[in-house]
Amino acid sequence: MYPTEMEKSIAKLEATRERRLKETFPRLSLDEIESLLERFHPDFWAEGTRQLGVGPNKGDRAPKELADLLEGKSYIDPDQIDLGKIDYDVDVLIIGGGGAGASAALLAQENGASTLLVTKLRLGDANTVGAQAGTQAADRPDDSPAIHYLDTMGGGGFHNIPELVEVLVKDAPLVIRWLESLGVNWDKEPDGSMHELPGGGTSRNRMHAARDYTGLEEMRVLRDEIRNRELNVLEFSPAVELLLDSNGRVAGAILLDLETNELSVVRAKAVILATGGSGRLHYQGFPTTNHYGATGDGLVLAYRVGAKLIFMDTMQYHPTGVAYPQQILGQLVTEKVRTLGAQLVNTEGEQFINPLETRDVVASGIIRECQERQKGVVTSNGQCGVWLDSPMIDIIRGRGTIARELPAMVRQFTRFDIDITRKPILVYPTLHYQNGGIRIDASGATGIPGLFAAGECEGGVHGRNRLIGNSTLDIFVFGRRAGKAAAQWGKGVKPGSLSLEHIHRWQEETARAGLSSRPASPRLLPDYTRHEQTLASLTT
Ligand code: MEZ
Repeated sequence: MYPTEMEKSIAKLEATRERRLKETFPRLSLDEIESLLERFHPDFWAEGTRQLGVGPNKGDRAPKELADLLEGKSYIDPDQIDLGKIDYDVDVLIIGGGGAGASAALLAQENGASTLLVTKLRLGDANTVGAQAGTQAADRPDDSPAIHYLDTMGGGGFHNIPELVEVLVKDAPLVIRWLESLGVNWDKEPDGSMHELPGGGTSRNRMHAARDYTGLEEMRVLRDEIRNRELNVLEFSPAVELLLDSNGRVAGAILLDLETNELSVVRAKAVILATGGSGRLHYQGFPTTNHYGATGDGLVLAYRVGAKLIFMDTMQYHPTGVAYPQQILGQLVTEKVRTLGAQLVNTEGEQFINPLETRDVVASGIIRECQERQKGVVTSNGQCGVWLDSPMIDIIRGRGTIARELPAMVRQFTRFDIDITRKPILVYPTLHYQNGGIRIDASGATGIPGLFAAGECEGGVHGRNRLIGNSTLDIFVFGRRAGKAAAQWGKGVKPGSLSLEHIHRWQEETARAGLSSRPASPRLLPDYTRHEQTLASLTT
């Protein structure tokens, strides 16, 4: 239920609906887009980022919150750890229990490796399960991987690494079939063909969905498959440091048991980082759609062993985060609402941006509406937002469409007595995705021998702005590729003796740069937890 003041604003929106149903807001020109982004996209707010003082990206800019962690000190005292006592010994260690980590574990096992998947929370506690609208793959007669490639490059501002985009779009149809073979129930048309919708920046209908809980469905089958194959999984066991061997190869990790606070040593011939994103660092004070454990741990672990990061100064602010009610501030209102026809409307009842521009553009348009034009709707908590006119969907596509296509959205708002089939949704941009990450090649290799990365913790695939449905695609494409490549790499490796020498080198480098007082990292859990004391006790 909306308070009276907001209902008055809704009345204005309803008064313009009939006219708006006949209106398509024009697309912006490239010059208009550039100027909008420069003035209103949070990536361009200079105070949000700073230069890194140490490490492989010294001199590059990163969000301040992340920069502190990248420059941070290890929890581990290298002189106090007995590396002669090995607790787990495997071919491939996978760090991360979302879609990328699970895919990597399955492919590593299929390629003959013994595996251990370790995850900070539970298997499946990951951004994967929050992905709603779908997964892109060009598998229709009017589409092709080449068109998907052009859409993806355009969405990323042509900054994307071409070889990564090429494998992303070429592997996509196979990934859809693979997931179906594992049990994903894709939405289908009555004739059995895929039910596919478009999204912002996509020129074709290629979003494969399970209603508006696609990622949850995808993770369901992966989790089942891991269990069915009896792969080894350790939950509540984040990695706090990587291990190298005497040949300079990555050769395992040190894990922290979150229940007992004990450390353990894993020796592995190859390590795959699949730790996901970093929305829980709340860059520039934004709320986030991200799951509780999204604190950028893989970036920190990789950086300390010398892996190069790419595009760390660019984040995705999903245009439609919940702005009301306050209890679910920042949670995702899926892009599928706009895909199905809902317009974005200001407090005057006017459209101000085409709802299917790319996310960076739509988010900037909403911020401009609130900040500069003062045409946003301000709640009693002082939160500004604009209306997403969801009831239009049933008017355009027939009554029952919202209930059928967006059951999770309907349920999310019914909890607060808001019926989105009859009332619009108040939205404002929310921190959603880390566009950049660890630099990889097409096999997921990072350039550090023995270290691979997959999913949101890697970067380069999406340039400076990811398109809808390309993240759930990325996790499967690069998870599978990294799993296979790591297993193959492991076959040729004879591990040398384990070493934590890189921590000594890191300590020297940070001391020389005057950065020894940086906090210990990786962060592991958001700083609104009581976990602080546990972490502090590890370094004292
Ligand atoms: O790709 C995504 O981020 C996605 C599918 C989100 C959404 O709006 O549903």
